[in-house]
Amino acid sequence: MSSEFFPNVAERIGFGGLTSTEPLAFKVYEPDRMVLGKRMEDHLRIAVCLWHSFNWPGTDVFGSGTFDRPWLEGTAEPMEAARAKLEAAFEFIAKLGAPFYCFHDRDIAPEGATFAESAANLDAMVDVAAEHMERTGARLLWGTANLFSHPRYAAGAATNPDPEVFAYAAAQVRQMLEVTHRLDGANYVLWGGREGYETLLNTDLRREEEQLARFLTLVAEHKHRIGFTGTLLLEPKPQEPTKHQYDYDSATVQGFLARHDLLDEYRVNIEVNHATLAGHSFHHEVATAIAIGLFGSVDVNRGDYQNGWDTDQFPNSVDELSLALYEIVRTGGFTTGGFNFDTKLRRQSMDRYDLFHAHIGGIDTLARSLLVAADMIESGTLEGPRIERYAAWDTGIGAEILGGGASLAQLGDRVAAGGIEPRPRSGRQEELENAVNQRIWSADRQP
Ligand code: XLS
Ligand code: NI
Ligand code: NI
Repeated sequence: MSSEFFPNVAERIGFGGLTSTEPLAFKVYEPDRMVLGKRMEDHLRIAVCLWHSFNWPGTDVFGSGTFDRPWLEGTAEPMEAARAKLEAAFEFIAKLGAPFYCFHDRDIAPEGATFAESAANLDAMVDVAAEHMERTGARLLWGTANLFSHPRYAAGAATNPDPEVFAYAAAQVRQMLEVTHRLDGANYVLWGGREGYETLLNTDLRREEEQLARFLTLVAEHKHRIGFTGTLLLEPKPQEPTKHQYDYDSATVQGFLARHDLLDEYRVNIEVNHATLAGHSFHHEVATAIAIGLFGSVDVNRGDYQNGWDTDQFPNSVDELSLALYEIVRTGGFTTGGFNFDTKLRRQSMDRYDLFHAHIGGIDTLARSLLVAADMIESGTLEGPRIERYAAWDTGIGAEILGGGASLAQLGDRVAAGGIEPRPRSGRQEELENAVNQRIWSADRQP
C-alpha cells in the first residue's frame, strides 16, 4: 500500500467556480463564503461517513466487492488493516476539506473473539483516530454502535427476546458513548436497524416497546453520568433490514418518546432515503421534525424513484434539497447536527477517485441549495404568503378560540346566530411553486 492513497489530489480540493472544467474542484462550495451572516461551512457542517465510504467493498446481494480498498482485502492483519483504513479515511477527509466525520465502533476496529478483545481493539483504534483528528483538525459529528451486523443481533438488540443480547448491546453502547465523549463528538446516534420485526406471529409488541424504552432511558442516564453534552439522536427508518422498524418516521418517534417521558433526551437524525422509504418527502420529514421540536441532524443521500430500497445515492437535486435547507435555515439552522454523507457509490464506481467526485457533487448540491434557501428567506417568497394565510388566528375569533375563550357550545351558538360566514380562499399553490422555481433559477450564482 502506498503511503498516500489519493496522490492525484495534491493537498485540498479547491474552488473552481461555475465555469470550471476541473472535475476535482468545487463549483459552488466555498467554506468561508458568508451566507445570511454565517460561513457556508458552518451552515452545512459536512461529515464523511466511514462505513459506506471506507468500510464497504462494493458488495451487493448478488456479487462480491468491486472497489479499490486494499485494507478490506483480508490479507493484512486486522489491526494493521484498521490503521491503514483510518489513514486513507483521514487523508480523504482532509483533502476534501470536510470539517467532520462519523463512524460506528466496528468501522474503525475489528470485532475480537470476546467482548473484552473487541473493546481493547476499539480503545487502541480510538487513540489512532484521536491522533488523526489532532493532525488534520477533523472533528467528530457523531459516533454510533453497530448493533445490527453480528448474528447475535439478528432478532434485534434492545428488542431481542433474549435479555443477554440487550446486555451485550448495552455494553457496546456504553463504550461507544464514552468514546464519542472522549473524541468530543457533537452527537451520538442510535439507529435501530434490527429493532423491529420480521413477522408478528412471534413478536410481542408491548414487551419490545418496553425493552426499547428501557434501553434508551439507560443510554440517556449514562450520557448524564459521564457528562457528555452532545445530543442523543434517534434515526428513523420504516424498514430494511427488518420488515418493520419501530422508529418508522419522526412523528412515530415523537409518540414513542412522549409515551416514555424521553422527549427532553432525544432528537432525530433524518435520512433522506429513509423519509422516502416511509412514503414521505425529505422536505416533509424535516418540516415535521422542526414543527414538533425534534430536529437534530441529517444523513444526506437520495433514493431512486424506480426502486423501493435504501440505495443511499449521493444527493444531486437542488430542487429537492433547497426546500429542506429552507426549513432548516429559516428556523436557525443546525445546533449540534450537520449533513452527514451516509451515501454509497454505485458498485461500478470502483475507482478510488469516484469517492471524491461523489462527495464534491453532493457538497456542491448542498451549497447551491443553501444559496437558494437564503434567497427565499431574504425575499420572503414563502414566508409572506404563509403569515398572511394564518393572520386571522391572531385577532378576533381566532385568538379567542386558541386562548380557550370559546366553548364548543358558544361557537355553535354564534354560528347559529349568523355573522360567521367563512369565505374559501385560494391556497395559491401553483403561484408559490412558480415563486420557488424562480428562486432556484435565479438565486445568486457567484460572489
Ligand atoms: C442505515 C442507516 C445507518 C445509520 C447508522 O440505513 O442509515 O447507516 O445511519 O447506523
Ligand atoms: Ni443513516
Ligand atoms: Ni440508511
